[in-house]
Amino acid sequence: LDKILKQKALEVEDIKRDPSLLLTKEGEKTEKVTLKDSLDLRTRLGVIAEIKRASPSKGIINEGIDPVKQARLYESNGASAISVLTDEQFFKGSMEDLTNVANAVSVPVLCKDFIIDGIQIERAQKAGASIILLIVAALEQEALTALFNKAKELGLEVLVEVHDEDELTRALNLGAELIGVNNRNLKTFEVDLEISKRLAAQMPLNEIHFISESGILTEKEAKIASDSGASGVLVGEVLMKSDDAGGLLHS
Ligand code: IGP
Repeated sequence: LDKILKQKALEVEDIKRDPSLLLTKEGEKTEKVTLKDSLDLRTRLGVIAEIKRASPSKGIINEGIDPVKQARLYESNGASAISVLTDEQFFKGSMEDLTNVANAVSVPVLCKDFIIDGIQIERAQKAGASIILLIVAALEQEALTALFNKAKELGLEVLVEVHDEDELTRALNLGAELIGVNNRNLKTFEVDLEISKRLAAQMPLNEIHFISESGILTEKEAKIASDSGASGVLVGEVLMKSDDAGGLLHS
């Protein structure tokens, strides 16, 4: 995580120096339902299905994928939202992937990146995202609050990601309505679904939606998440690798 955050700081400096980097291609402004509404109305466990070409923990996952085709497959098989990894260096994604996906689907699209500066939020919105991720572990409370408020002012939804009790307290103090528990420790890459279960027990589940993130591979893990009180799961790797992502989404 520290290495990625150092790289992000350089990226932000680059954008500030050359504002044309803010955007390569503009997203069309299509009205999308909110993730919150779709989770409120859901009849089964929600799925945020992810476009993830590679990752620091797994290396190349599916680098050559057509993100638009994959996102349409996710949408037509009931995904509540599509997450697009936009980090280039470590995840081989791009803002262009996000724009292409956002223009092709009507479900909300999450910009999955390591956001440390407001300019990245503007860029995400211009590209067509309607949800951004804020990782509590990456931010001091003051910066977290400022970024959260900025996203809200721009009309974006915010998925606030936590990994332990301390971070959960910080997310709740912020007034987060969508809380993601990352089952993967971003420092050691270790995955443990118990973390979702443990933290869910400390959440006001009637007031917020909780999403269990990472390491959901089969129905078994999805059931553990659902039994812990999750409204949804965030699934990447297994969908990117499967020849039958549609079937997996239905199961
Ligand atoms: C998806 P998985 O294990 O299904 O591929 O995980 C998603 O949870 C993961 O990509 C993720 C992530 C993040 C990546 C969750 N939080 C923060 C980068 C940054």
